[in-house]
Amino acid sequence: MSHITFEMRGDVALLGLNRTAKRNAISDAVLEELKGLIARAEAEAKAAVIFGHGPHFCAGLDLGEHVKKSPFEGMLNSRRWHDVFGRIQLGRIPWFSALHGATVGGGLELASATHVRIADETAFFALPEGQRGIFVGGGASVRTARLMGVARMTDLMLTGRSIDVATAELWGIVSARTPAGGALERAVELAAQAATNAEMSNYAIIHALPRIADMAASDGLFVESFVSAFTAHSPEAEERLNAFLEKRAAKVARPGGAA
Ligand code: 1HE
Repeated sequence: MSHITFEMRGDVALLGLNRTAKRNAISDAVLEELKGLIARAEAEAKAAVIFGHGPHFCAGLDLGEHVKKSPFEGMLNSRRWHDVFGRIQLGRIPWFSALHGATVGGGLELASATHVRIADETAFFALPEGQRGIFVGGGASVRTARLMGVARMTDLMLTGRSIDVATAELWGIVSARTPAGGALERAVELAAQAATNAEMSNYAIIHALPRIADMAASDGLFVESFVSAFTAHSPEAEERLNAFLEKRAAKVARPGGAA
């Protein structure tokens, strides 16, 4: 039974979590299906958007399945989450997430693996693992902690409290907000824009930035020079640079307006 919808809109793949009766909770079957559809999006699209059907983006780990796992099975299961979410973060194309309603636990971990997060006014964020007697296992201690900082993540995990979209924006979890119901269209619009970039640039952006962030400053600057030189000397970069110089390319527009 399918728990995720797949649709192409131009060059953008749309993956919709569709297990609404369980608030899009991620079971083993959902994770496996997600893995397959990530591969499909990576093969067919130039950018992708992941969103949730129903009233929430995602209620996180399927708690019903979790209680039945031994510690070793739990370890292997967490590593499967890392593998699947790693395919999003370090694949070939940029991924956007469109968030609304509950974006909690493993749902926030999934969103944290995407490269850009857009949320509407209904979105709320929490890491209720402490309340459930468990720990994050889908990459949050690395990815979510880097978005919001260790102190804020510790707060969310210790208290189990929810934060609203305004706070999430302030904390660096989401980079754009929309009115209720608007996150998906905005995410698709931004993903379509990213899909028009040179593929090599997108690849460099999504692969080099997180790696450079892990490096010492002097190593990071050195690697940046390599990536910069490599991307700038492709035929596509040359054509795009010439297009701008010959006034064939769009200027940088003011926010929300024309060039
Ligand atoms: C679930 C799950 C789930 C809902 N696993 N079944 N995540 C959590 O601790 C969040 C738990 N869920 C909630 O707090 C709420 O369900 C929501 C705030 C997300 C949504 O509330 P609401 O009122 O819209 O829905 P509901 O009535 O609570 O749930 C509807 C059904 O979905 C209900 O089942 P039903 O058979 O009684 O109809 C719920 O039991 C079911 N449901 N969430 C299983 N998560 C890799 S490590 C990651 C660690 C984590 O993610 S921990 C955080 C887990």
